[in-house]
Amino acid sequence: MKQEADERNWPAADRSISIATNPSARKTGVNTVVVILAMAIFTPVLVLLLCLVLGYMAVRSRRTKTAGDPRGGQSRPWVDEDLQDDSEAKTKDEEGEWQGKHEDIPHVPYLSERHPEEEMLSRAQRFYTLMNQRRTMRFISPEPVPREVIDNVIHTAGTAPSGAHTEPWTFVVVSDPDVKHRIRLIVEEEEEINYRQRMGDKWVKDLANLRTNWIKEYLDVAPYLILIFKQTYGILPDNKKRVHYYNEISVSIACGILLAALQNVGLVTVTSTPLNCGPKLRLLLKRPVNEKLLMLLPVGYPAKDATVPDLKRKPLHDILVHI
Ligand code: IYR
Repeated sequence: MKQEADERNWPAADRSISIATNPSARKTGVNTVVVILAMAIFTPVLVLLLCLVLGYMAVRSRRTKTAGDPRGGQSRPWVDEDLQDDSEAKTKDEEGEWQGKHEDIPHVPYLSERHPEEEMLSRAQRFYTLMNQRRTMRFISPEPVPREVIDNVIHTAGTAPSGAHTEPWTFVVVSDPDVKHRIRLIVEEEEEINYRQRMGDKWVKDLANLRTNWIKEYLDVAPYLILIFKQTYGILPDNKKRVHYYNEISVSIACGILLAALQNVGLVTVTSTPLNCGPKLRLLLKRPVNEKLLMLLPVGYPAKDATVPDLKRKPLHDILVHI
């Protein structure tokens, strides 16, 4: 104790004399040197070991993820969670009563028009020429379009085939400028996050040639916005639910027919699938919970100064296989 107290009072140089002369102080000094030496030798070894363990863990976790994912662990940012179609898987366990017995539908003769072969060919070629002129158009004129034309093209879209003839679609046509603007605000807010964060560099680069971004002026400008909802199940007048088999495929076919019908009357659109906007747009348009937004089509005449990227289509022999 005394020595300790003395050491505290001595100047540093004197203390070193004390270590040199005092055996217990010398022992403490030797211990310190041993500890410092051991640390100098083992710290890099420990750091190396730690790096190896962390590296091994990282590789293992990556391998586990990849093994469980047939796409090799790649993320798929374009998959909209809201659209995940679990409706058919869920139907068995889900709450609520499902439709049971069905009415009998009579079968009637099929009436069709048969054309001579030459005319068939000429019709096929003319329809190809018409459809080949279809282009995705982001520059839409504000000029008004007759509402009856829109009603008719939607009538045509509703002729699409559907699983068990459930017709699982709802077409919401918006022409009110205020509602169109609210739709634009929702879409632009989400699309900015999509482009900046969710889509990732590769996707954004893949779109560079199309000169798209999150600013969607056409949502204000186009005279009509057609929002196509898929009904994941049906709700019957007696509140029973009805299974909508293959609802997404059915509604997608209806959208294809709608695109053809629009092209047929000289109107343009852009087939937009606003990622992550579905729930907010559904609420804005007061659609029921069984409906999910599949596509949003701004519709109108092309703007006078409209341009399109000079894209080429694959030749027939690249898309056709005869067996
Ligand atoms: N939905 C975005 C991004 C986009 C994605 C694809 I795939 C396109 O072919 C074009 C755009 C948008 O509308 O800008």
